[in-house]
Amino acid sequence: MLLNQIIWARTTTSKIRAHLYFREELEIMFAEKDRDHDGFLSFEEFVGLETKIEKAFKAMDRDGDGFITKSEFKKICRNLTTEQVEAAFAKFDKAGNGKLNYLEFCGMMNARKHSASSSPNGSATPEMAHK
Ligand SMILES: [Ca+2]
Ligand SMILES: [Ca+2]
Repeated sequence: MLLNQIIWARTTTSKIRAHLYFREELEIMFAEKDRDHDGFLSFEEFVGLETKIEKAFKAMDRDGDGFITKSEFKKICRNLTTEQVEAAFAKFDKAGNGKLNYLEFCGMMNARKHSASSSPNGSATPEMAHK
């Protein structure tokens, strides 16, 4: 009886360990695939295609240095005033260097996605200009 209990306890812990290990693996895989860091896997991310945010980032980053400056930003979002661009950068330029890296850009785009459902106006996040 005691032996059975020990065996049961051991198999259970190894099952839990395997489960935790599997979870960890999944989380790593998920983090790698979730390239726009919104906590969801889109179809593009799942199959490894370029995501909308990656496309937008590339389109905005004219000189391809991996950062979006305020002037690059204004070239795409022509409907924004200088104040709105300043406000957006103040909010999402975490490094405070006056330009957005890819991660900061994702933060902006994801905030925009979330705010679209909750507050249609009152946010500093920009609408992308149509071509
Ligand atoms: Ca994602
Ligand atoms: Ca740039």
